[in-house]
Amino acid sequence: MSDFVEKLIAIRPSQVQLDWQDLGFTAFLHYGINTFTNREWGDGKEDPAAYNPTNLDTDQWCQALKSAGVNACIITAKHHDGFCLFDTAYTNHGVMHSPKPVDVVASLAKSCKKYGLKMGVYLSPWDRNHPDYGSGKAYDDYFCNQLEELTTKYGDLYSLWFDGACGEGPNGKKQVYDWDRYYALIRKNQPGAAITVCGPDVRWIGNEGGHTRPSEWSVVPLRLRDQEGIAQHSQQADDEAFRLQPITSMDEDLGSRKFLAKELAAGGDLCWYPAEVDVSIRPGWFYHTAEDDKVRSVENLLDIYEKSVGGNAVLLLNIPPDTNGQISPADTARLQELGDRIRGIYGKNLLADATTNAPEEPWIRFAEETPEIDIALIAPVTLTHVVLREDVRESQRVEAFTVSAEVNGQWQTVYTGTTIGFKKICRFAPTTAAYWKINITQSRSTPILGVVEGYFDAEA
Ligand code: FUL
Repeated sequence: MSDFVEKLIAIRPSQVQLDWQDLGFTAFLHYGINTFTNREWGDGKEDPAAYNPTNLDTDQWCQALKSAGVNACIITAKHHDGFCLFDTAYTNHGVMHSPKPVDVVASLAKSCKKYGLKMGVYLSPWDRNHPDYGSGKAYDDYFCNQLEELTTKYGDLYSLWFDGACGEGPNGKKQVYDWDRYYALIRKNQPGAAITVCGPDVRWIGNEGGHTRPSEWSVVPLRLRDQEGIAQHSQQADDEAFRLQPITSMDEDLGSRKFLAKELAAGGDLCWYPAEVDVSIRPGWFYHTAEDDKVRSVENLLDIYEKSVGGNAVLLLNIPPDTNGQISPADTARLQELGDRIRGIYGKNLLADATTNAPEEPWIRFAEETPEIDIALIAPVTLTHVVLREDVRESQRVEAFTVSAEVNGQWQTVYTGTTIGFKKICRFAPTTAAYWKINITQSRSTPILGVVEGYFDAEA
């Protein structure tokens, strides 16, 4: 094995990253003063009296999420308008000073526990209401006080989600965020929480449209992670990052061998930084009645699900509660349909009784770099999906593979792919065969794969 490949496969996830990735399908809940002012970005000048849900019901939120198969959710505890959904001692701009003084984060935490969902929190560093925003330490103190409240009063959080937006505050100034201080506080109070987007644990996929790259790598340049936080605000004089070509979360190639070789040659380093796909079920992040007929279709949502959860990423699907304080009938119905569709496809592994040449379970460790997995069934099955997994505890290795079926005595390639990573869903036209094979055609050292699963979509 070359030193280079050895270096690549030595990059591995932390336990926090593994636990986060295992959630697969998660939900975003954008809810706040914008819900009632019918806006996407509030200016911080809203009267808390505008917040007035007629029938806030966080149990209903959780029921709707569960019906889709969601495992965790993130609530906007504070958006850019500075309006707080929780009982905070540090500002009057929030629900506790509204006509419905209910701590929404506390209510949701209770519901999540009841329904077996994990909860995370979005706290916008950009605050268009707070007078100290833009003043440096005074605002960081405020922000940390709120982080302290959120990370100590609501049980275990699985994610702290930080948006990169950094605009002007009420006094026209911008804040330079003290990310190191925020991260240290979170690690101390919530060591199991992933710090996401503007954070070291989880990478933004690079778009809000639900697109996952065909080749989604979790081993990427270190500066991609660092520049999301501290480094983007610091002067990059003549350091390594400065000499390298600029990269962003939006670039198409973040992890090919060629790209990473260049990165190392130029003096950069690598890290494990897996991707999250944040996308809304509707055009906006917040609820707007006018968008009730613009809810994404089940087929579109299924496609996003299969390409993200089945594309080495985590799906964070936004479902915004409405002015009643509930997930709207349109979204509730769509979530149920989506869940039914997912359960319909993935409910039964049709390769469960197959015999294979694979030596071990649950992880198949190969001696060669480009192995073949032969799968034999007593009788032919019709499949539309094959699901593959890598044991990412030992990094991400597979660079190319094919799925083939023996049809009328002839081997046909039904799917050609690149990366596998945590989970790869391969979708193809219905194919009936008793013999199947997976060929790993290119890998960074020997691959370690999960047991192959096969499914059939009756609606395909
Ligand atoms: C963005 C924000 O500005 C949007 O309002 C939303 O919260 C989205 C998830 O992140 O940057």
